[in-house]
Amino acid sequence: MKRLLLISPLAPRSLLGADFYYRIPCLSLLRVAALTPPGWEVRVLDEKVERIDCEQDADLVGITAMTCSANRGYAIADRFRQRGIPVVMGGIHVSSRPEEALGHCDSVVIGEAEQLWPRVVHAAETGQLERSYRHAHGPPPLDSLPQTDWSLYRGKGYLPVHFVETTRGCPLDCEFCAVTTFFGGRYRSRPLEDVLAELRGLPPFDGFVMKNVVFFVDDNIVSNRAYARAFLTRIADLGLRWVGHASVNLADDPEMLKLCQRSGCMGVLIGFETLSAETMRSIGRKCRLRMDYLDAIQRIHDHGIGIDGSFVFGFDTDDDGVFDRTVDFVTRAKIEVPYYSVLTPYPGTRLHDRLSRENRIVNHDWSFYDTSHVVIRPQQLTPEQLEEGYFQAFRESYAKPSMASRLQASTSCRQFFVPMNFGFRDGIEAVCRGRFIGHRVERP
Ligand code: B12
Ligand code: SF4
Repeated sequence: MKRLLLISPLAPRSLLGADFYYRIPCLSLLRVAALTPPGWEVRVLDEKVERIDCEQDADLVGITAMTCSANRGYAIADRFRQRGIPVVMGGIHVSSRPEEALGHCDSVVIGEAEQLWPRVVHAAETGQLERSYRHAHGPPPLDSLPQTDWSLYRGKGYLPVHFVETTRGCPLDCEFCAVTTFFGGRYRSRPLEDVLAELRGLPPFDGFVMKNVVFFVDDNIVSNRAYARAFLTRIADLGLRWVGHASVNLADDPEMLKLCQRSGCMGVLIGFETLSAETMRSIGRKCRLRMDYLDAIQRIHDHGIGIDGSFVFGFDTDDDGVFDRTVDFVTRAKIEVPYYSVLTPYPGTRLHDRLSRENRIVNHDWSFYDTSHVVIRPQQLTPEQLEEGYFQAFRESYAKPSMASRLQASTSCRQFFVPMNFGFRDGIEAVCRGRFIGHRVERP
C-alpha cells in the first residue's frame, strides 16, 4: 500500500487560525482524499489542530493553500522534497500563482481536483508527474463527486460541524473576490440525490447537544432558486441544524425563508461588505443597491434565522467614519455574529490587478493576506487608521454590552450563537494582546 499525506498548512497570523473556536475541518482535502484511486493509504493532516512531522514516511504529499497559508505550505513542501518525496500543490492560491508554487513543489493542480487528481496519482506512481494539470474545457461537472469520508477526521478535535457543498461558482464577480475566476461564473449544482445521500450518511456528533450541524459552504445556498426550493423541501425531515451563505435578497422571498426555517436553518452568512451604495457600485457587485437592510434583516430574523454579517473596511470610498457607522448598524440591526475584514487584494482578483497597476500594494508577503492586516495603501485612510479602526470595530462589537444587546433580542438558536460570540470575543482579545506571532509589531 502506498502512502499519501494530504496537508493543510496553518495560516500563521490569521484570526481564524489555531484557536479552539476556529477548529473547523477542511472540506477541500476530504474531496481530494475521496478522489484518490485504490491502493493508497490516505492521511489528512491539518496544522490548525496537529503538528506536521515533515520527517514521516510518504510516497506522495498533497498540500492545499489559501493565500494566507501559502508560504507555510511552501516551507512544508520544501522539507518533503528535500527528502526526495514528490509534492503536489492545489487550491485557490496556487491555482492563481502556479509558477510561484512550482518553485516549491513538483506539480500543481490548477482548479478543481475532480477529474484531475486520479491522473496525478497514477503519474506519481510511475514517476511521471507533469508540472501542471488543468481542465481543458472549463470547470468540471459536479454530477459524480465521490462521497467524503469523515472518519479521516476522527479524533482531531474539530468543532462538531460537517461541511457539505451543493453548488460551486458565482456569477456576481465582485472586484475583490476570486470565486468567479476560480469556480466559474455560473452556478453548478450537484444532483439532489447525491447531496441527500451524503447528508444521510454523515455520522452524528455523539456527546454534543446538537448532533447534526451542517455548514453548507456554497457561496450562495439559495442562488439557484428552483434547485434550492427542491433541496430545502427534501432536507426538511433530516433533522439538520444548518448554516450557509446567502445573499440578502433572501429576505425578498417569503417562501424561501419559510423553507429555510422548516429545514433547520440556524443562520445565514451574508456578505453585506458595505453600507454604502457608492461603494457597492465601485466593487461591481451586481445586486440591488437600494435595499433597506434593517427591514431585510428583520424579515430574516422573523423566521428565527440568525445572521453572520460580514463587512469589509478599506474601500476607496471609505472615510474614517466607516467604522462607527458599521458598528452602529450592526448593533441596531442586532446581527448575531458581525465579522469584519480589511480589504485584501487576493491574487487572481480584479482588485489585485487594479491596485498593482496603481502601485498601491505595499506588502507582498502572503502570510499577511488574512484580512486582519493592511497590505495596501488605502485612499482616504492611512494604513494605521484602517488597522486601528478594524480592531476597534471588532472590540466594540464584541464588548459584553453589545453582545448582550444583539443576542438578547435574537430569536435564533442561542445554543449556537452565544458560544460563537464568546469565541470571537476571545479571538479578538488574543489578537489585540499581540498573542499571535508578530502581530501588531510587523507592519506593512
Ligand atoms: C468554508 C470556507 C472557510 C472556512 C473553512 C476553511 C477551510 N479550511 O476549509 C473558514 C470559515 C474557517 C474560512 C476561513 C477563512 N477564509 Co474561507 N472560505 C470558505 C469557502 C466559503 C468554502 C471553502 C470550501 O470548502 N470550498 C469547497 C472545496 C471543495 O473547494 P476548494 O477548497 O477550492 O477545493 C477544491 C480545489 O481548490 C482543489 N484543491 C484544494 N486544495 C487542494 C489540494 C490538492 C493537493 C489538490 C490536488 C487540489 C486541491 O480541489 C478541491 C476539490 O475540487 C471559500 C469560498 C469558496 N467558494 O471556496 C472561502 C475562501 C476559501 N476563504 C477565503 C478567505 C479569505 C478566508 C479567510 C482569510 C477569511 C477571513 N476573513 O479571515 C479565513 C482564513 C482561514 C485560515 N486558513 O486561517 C477566500 C480565499 C481567498 C484566497 N485567495 O486565499 C475564499 C475563496 C473566499 C473568497 N470569497 O474569496 N473559510
Ligand atoms: S464576494 Fe460573494 S457574491 Fe461576490 S463574487 Fe465572491 S462569492 Fe460571489
